[in-house]
Amino acid sequence: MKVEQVINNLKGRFPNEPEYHQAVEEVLHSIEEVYNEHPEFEKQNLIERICIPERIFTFRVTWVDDKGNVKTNMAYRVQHNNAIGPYKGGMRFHASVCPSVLKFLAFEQTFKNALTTLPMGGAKGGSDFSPKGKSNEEIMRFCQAFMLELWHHIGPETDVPAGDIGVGGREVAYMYGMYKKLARENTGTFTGKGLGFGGSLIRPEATGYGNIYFLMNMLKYKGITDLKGQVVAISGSGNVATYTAEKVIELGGKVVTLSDSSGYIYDADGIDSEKLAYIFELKNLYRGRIKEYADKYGCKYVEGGRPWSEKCTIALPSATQNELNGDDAEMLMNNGCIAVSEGANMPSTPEAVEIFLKHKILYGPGKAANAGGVSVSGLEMTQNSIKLSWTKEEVDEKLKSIMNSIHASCAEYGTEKDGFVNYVKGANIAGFMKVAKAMIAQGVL
Ligand code: NDP
Ligand code: 2IT
Repeated sequence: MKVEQVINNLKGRFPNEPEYHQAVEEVLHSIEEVYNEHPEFEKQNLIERICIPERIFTFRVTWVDDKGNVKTNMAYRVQHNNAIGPYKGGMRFHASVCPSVLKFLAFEQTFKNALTTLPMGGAKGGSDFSPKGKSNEEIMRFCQAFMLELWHHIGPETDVPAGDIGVGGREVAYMYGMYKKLARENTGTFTGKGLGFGGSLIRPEATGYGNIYFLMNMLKYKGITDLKGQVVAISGSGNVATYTAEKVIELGGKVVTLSDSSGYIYDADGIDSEKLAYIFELKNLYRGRIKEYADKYGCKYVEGGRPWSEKCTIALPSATQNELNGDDAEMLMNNGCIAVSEGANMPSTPEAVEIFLKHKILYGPGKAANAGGVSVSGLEMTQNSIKLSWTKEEVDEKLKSIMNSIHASCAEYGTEKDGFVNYVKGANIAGFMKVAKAMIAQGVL
């Protein structure tokens, strides 16, 4: 396999899909050497089979807004790979959703899920529907119309969706409700459900908490065992960002930034638990903007900016893809940042990643660092199958042990001669090898 050849071929066959090309290119560079040590992979053209999604559903969703206008949106479900288990991955509702974005996410999800130790394949779905400014009733009608089309193609042993950007507990509940009505079964074909109808404790917290458990594993390598004295910059203020902040504060770290698509706040005194409680209220109850935090507490707000120019020792990008570029990475390095751990999927551009690796900082790529969310989704599936609920402590313990094991896999495949752990390489090779071996064992499909 020659990476350039494979990439050029994919670009030719699937033009205008830059996010998809970017995600594939990163993985292929990491695995090239190992792949070429396995002639059986090349013989079965495994590389194309692992890069190209097995199936993509594309459909129109028609719904009626509060004023009686009939609206249409495009929607998709990318079933990327089911070699190691049922398709599994979130749904994203955001104006930027398109095949390229969902193909990159489904591709990443496949390797992330392989790292979790649980039997889950990779998928992603969503719509260019933007929940911003929509009423609760509009959200419900949209979710129901979306499910009316998709329900045929998902199921507890087939494909299990969950949340992502713009899809939280409310949206999952509306989609799951409609799914149940149509499929006439109650086996939990969604994760991130409400606690009263099959949801798991710790699922809302899992991505953020998991990222910090992964970060603590990385820091241990440097002899750092808590977050006291660490200054932490977080981007985003949604599900992942807020629970990340909660865990950082619990472990004694100082959170100085949060953001949304309009701008970021910088609180030099640190966001404490009381101020964070206000953010949960602001975001979950009123779906407000992060600027309102600055208005309330009188701290700095930068319209349209991103937090990476602020001085911090740890950066946790937790909003969206390509939100941290080469210039941002340089600023972080100049300001003494020692660790970057990704809550979001592919938040750092290839230029930024190159800078982190050149400086040999602790850099946890999304598919390892943010795997806690889908891991607890896997645990939710298990609880649904055995029709039992585990306690908060039990789920949290299992989450910790999964994050430890993901870290160990990264270290196993990513440790270089001088002892530096290249987590990008480690995560990509560990995830890839698991999926590749399962595909080879199951024959040419
Ligand atoms: P939410 O919808 O809860 O929050 C998203 C946050 O990111 C909001 O603050 C939003 O601001 C901001 N944001 C979204 N798009 C952009 C953009 N284009 N530019 C700037 N800011 C943006 O989503 P999640 O917290 O669930 O997801 C955040 C990231 O984490 C995503 O990359 C997702 O794929 C990833 N992830 C999520 C998991 C989960 O379990 N939820 C699991 C693993 C990864 P605004 O409100 O202004 O749009
Ligand atoms: O990117 C992700 O891992 C998620 N959005 C969570 C997927 C899931 O199935 O819980």
